[in-house]
Order: sequence, then structure tokens, then C-alpha cells
Amino acid sequence: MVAGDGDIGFKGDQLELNGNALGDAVNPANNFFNSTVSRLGAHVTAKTPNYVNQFGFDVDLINADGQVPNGATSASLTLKSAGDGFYPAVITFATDLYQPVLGGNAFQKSVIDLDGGLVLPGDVLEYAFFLQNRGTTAPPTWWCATRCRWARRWCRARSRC
Ligand SMILES: [Ca+2]
Ligand SMILES: [Ca+2]
Ligand SMILES: [Ca+2]
Repeated sequence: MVAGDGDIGFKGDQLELNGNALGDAVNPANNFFNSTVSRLGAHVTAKTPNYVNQFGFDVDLINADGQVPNGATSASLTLKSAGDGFYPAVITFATDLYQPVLGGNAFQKSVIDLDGGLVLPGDVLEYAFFLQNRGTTAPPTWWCATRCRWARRWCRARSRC
């Protein structure tokens, strides 16, 4: 969030996510636009000059964990004030998408003819599957499906992974 004219001495200004006022250790919920340069609840000090009060210029990166429920398809950001006037300049919003991900070599399949030699009718084949979820959540249920050509007929094998 970047805003101009967000004064530390004037209160009543708020940033809301889904109707809940956001704030942290250096950005009070009723004076969010307070001339800070902050990151995740701490003043950024690697700047010159290193003033705490930026005299109207307000830049904040805040954590809003838990404010958007699972399964949500939208979220609303509201900037409002009952006191301090301010001018929003930049608003960005990012959220993690929790989903299972199979990509690259995260899925591999191999087969061994346990009888050795050529694959012939009546041989026993052993399939091995390697699955690696590189996503951020477990899948509800995964099914592995494979098919093999056998005497000009196709068969399907299916098992729970
Ligand atoms: Ca303010
Ligand atoms: Ca602020
Ligand atoms: Ca102001």
C-alpha cells in the first residue's frame, strides 16, 4: 500500500479487507495511513534519511493471514476515513493458492516383467508409480490409471494412490 498525505497525527483512516480493519504493530487499525514505511509490522530502517515519520508519505506491506477464507473467489479492499484525508497511489494484493501440483518429474511410472525376457501373454508385470505433490495442499483423492496393450486388447488398471 502506498498513499500520500497519510498523516500520523490525524486518525480515523482505515484499510479494510472483507470488512475487517487491517493493522499491525506500527499501523493502528484506526490510523493506518500514518506516514510509515513498514514491512510486516516493523519500520523499515534501511533508508536515508531514516525518519520514522515520512511526513505524509505512507508505504506499508502487511500480513493479512486468515482474512480470506478457503474457497473464496473474491475479496474486497476498502479504504476509508472519518478524519485524515489521504491519497491512495498503489494497492497490491497477493494470496496463496492452495492446490496440489504434479509437474516436471513429480510423476514417474516404471514396469518390470517379473518373469524376465520378453513380455509374453501370462507374464506378471509389476508397475511402480512415483508421485510427488509439489503443491501447497494435499489432494482430496488421487487415482492412478494405466493401461497396457495385451493381445491386441486394451485393459485398464486403476488404483488409489
Ligand atoms: Ca492518518
Ligand atoms: Ca502506515
Ligand atoms: Ca492527511
